[in-house]
Amino acid sequence: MKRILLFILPILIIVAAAFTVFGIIQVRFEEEKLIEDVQRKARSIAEGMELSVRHVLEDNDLKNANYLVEKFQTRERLQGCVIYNRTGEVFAITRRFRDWKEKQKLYLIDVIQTKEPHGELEQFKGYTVYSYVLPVFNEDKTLIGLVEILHDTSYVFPRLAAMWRRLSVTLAVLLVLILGISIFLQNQIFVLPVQRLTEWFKHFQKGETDADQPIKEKGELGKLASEVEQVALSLRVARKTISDQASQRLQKDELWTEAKLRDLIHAKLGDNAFFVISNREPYMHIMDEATGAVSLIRPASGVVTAIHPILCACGGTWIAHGSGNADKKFVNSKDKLGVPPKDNRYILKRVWLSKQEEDGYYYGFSNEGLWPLCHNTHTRPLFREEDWLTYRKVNRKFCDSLLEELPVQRPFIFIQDYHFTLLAKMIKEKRPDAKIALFWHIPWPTPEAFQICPYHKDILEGMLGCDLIGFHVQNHCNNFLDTANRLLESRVDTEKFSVVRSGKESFVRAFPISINGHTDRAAAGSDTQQAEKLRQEFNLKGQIVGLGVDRIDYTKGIVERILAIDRFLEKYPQYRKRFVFVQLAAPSRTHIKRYHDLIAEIDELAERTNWKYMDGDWKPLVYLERYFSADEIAPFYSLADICIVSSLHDGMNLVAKEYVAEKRDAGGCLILSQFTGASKELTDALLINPYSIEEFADSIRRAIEMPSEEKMKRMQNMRKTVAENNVYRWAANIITELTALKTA
Ligand code: ADQ
Repeated sequence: MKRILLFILPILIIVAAAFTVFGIIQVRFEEEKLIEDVQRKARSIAEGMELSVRHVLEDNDLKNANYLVEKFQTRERLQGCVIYNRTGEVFAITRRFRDWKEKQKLYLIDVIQTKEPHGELEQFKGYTVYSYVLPVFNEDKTLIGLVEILHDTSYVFPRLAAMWRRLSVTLAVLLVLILGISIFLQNQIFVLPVQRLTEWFKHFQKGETDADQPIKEKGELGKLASEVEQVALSLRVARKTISDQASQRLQKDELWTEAKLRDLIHAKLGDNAFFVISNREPYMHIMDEATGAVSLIRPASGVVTAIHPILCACGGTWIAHGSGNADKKFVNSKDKLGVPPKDNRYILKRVWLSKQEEDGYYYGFSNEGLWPLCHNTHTRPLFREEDWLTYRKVNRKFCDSLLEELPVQRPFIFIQDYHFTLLAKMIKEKRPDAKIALFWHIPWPTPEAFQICPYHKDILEGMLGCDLIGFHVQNHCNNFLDTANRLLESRVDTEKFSVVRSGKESFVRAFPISINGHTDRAAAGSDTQQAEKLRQEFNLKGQIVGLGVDRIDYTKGIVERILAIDRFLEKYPQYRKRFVFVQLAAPSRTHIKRYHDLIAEIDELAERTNWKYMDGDWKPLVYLERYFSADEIAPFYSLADICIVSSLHDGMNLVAKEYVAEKRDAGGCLILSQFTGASKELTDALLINPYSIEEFADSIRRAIEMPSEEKMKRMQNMRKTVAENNVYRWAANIITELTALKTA
């Protein structure tokens, strides 16, 4: 509309200007005509009176003179009449016009001298009259007096004003007509066809349009539309072919790869679109406030590590919170962008949250409430009503953002984690045909622990909107079924592993998450060289190197790890100056006090431990507190003789699997907390209880002193497990299960 107005505005201005000039000319012309008319009338009246005035002046007959001047006052539009003697003094004057005497009338002298009549518009006491003065002569042609006719002009100006009014109304009607016709024509010729084309595109995007609904546009737009139709046709054919070929390739039984997962998805989902929703986005645009330089980073998040390769394999749309400070600069008008940056494999749609929303939903309810609730780390969960309300609001916001994208054909929606417990129910209310899976990346607690949450019923109800709910390990599934059974009116089917509530069945399954197995990392060859560089950089020559890679989180047991290293060096002093532990630590959730305090606690502990043992240029801890890219982390894995994962409680822990996958020579040893999901699969790791500092310290010694054949055997077994159960298999299992479900 704005654009249409911009286009029409110059036309309106030109028409208005032309009309105004025309109006001025018209009014002037009319004014002249009216004044001429008055003149003519005044003159004819004066001439008509000339003879009578001559008689009364010759006879000095005041009585008849008064009769004469009063006789005219009843005449239409005549204001008055004055008879003067030869010197210009008033002889008789219309009574109503008595005050006229006071007016200074220089024109009388003119008429007496020139003996010529005189007519002019005259102002008097706020009104305008037309005065016509006629000299009166006797028979000898001697001037004996004057007669002045004062003619009313008051009707002239209202008439002109009325004319202006008429012209203005005509102009306004004209402008409205031009505007209306222009908008109508614009709509018919341009806007409506483009809207129809856009609608067609939208329907095509959502899979609602098929070959039986061709675009019917004509003209230039029609040509464009026809080109679009050809592209759409090719796409339709290509999709079908890919889907058929994929089904054939899937028959072969090999390790799960990106290509195989892609085949499975094409075969199982066909034309049905695939959507992922998570809080954390896979790519963040971060601007350095000081330099203004923008960098693209992959957040240190297990969820991102796991889901990214899947979407790379199968395409689709990933909806996530746009949390980078430069994120808004890199999206299109629909808040979307193609990623990875140079090889767009899928669409990332960013959802914007206000600071208040992020505080309440992410930092508050999700990470100060649900996160400690689900982890046994003795950190008290905090539940605030306003956080809960914001959490609900943000779930609704993500729901709306997703609904905008959903195609008509049954879509598949894959929700990630505890940030979106209410989402499935919200989606099902609008789109009961959608198939929804939720993967819970963290542990699920016992019913006793879960019911601490004041909103546990709403959360369970929200989650049971899903068709499939996945956890890392069977124990978490069992806890969930127990929770639904005890805290909600529902029926738990222990044979089918499902929960039925209000006639809707949700299946619960264990899907141990994994990594891509590093089978296709381009940088793999250079990792060993990079590792050597790191040895130089951190003074690690000849040292036994231990490694920890974590987000800084109290669940990861970083404090316990440093305490165990301290105890190890205390108990086994022969390893002083021979063992260095490198800790890569990415700060996270730093706005939460518990995390802020933890960063300070770890800093202080690392500092104290180094101070206690440092000797010459040797110190036991290299603490690198920052985010590292995957390519930066890989050489550290290569370098490390031991990797320590000491989580106090962890859904899975991908670092353990990344380390194993990176050890191509099958060297190295993994020390793994028994409280991680990974410990259920990586049974060849040295399993520890991180709370038992003594046992932990002994395990470090055991890892160092383990015979290399045993180390190699254990690592080979673990590598086989990770290679066979990689993230593609994880995704394939979930998609196979989801597409096979017979749900209402
Ligand atoms: P996290 O607890 O975030 O997520 P975790 O499994 O520990 O996940 O993986 C962390 C990821 O971040 C790894 O890929 C690691 O390489 C990376 N990372 C760690 N430190 C980093 C650093 N300093 N810089 C850059 N990257 C770093 C949740 C659950 C886990 C579960 C995952 C996946 O808490 O239990 O395994 O999801 O489901």
